Amino acid sequence: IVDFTNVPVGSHVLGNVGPDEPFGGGVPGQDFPVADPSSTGQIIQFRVVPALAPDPTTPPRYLKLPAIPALPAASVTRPLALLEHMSEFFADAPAEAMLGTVEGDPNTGVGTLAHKMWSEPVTENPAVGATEVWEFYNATADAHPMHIHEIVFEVVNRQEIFVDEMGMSAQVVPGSTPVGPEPWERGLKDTVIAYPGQVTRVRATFKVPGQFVWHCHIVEHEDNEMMRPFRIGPVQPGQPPDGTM
Ligand SMILES: [Cu+2]
Repeated sequence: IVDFTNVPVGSHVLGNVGPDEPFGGGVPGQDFPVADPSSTGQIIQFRVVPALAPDPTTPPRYLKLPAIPALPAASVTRPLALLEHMSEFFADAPAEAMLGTVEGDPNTGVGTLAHKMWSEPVTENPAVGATEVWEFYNATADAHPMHIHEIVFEVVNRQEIFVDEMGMSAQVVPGSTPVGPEPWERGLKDTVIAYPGQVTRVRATFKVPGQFVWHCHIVEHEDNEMMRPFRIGPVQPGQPPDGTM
């Protein structure tokens, strides 16, 4: 809901204050230079015109929204890996962003990160009706907007992690404090930014049986191996069996 009440009549430009390079978190203009305001810094122009009729909508600050019921406690915590495959030919050049699994629990020790290709069998298979915490361990240098199909989730928290130099293992920094969701992340979400050097935790109830996907929402990443199938419940008739998607 966008409130245009006090916006002057005229043309306005929705700007992009992200960087002209992969986003890794931080404050625009402070941690990185903002996008070029004459080109990449412009997203869309919109025009505010004089009101043609009385506006009956309720300004956002007066809205009384129903409370969001809390999700049940999770029965499964699923550590997942966000990975970068480096080029074999060029120094310091990422060739591919990938998703994968984690062996071991990085909350209590070192977890080993293993990439999985799109075509490999499903590794995330919540039971129908199960509530799970999914942990995105970001071992890459960039932030990734992680999207899970079919469900909505709560952002639980984020926490600092150690990643080894090769990006093959991760561990939650012992003694570090989890940081709760940002003010704009308090509702139910379907996408969350997983920052580099952190684990980002979300909680969801998986109600509808079927086969879906989870992926980074940067198109160059999702189309370059940063997408994986997952399944809720057993294989359904007509679904691609494991390993043939
Ligand atoms: Cu990404």
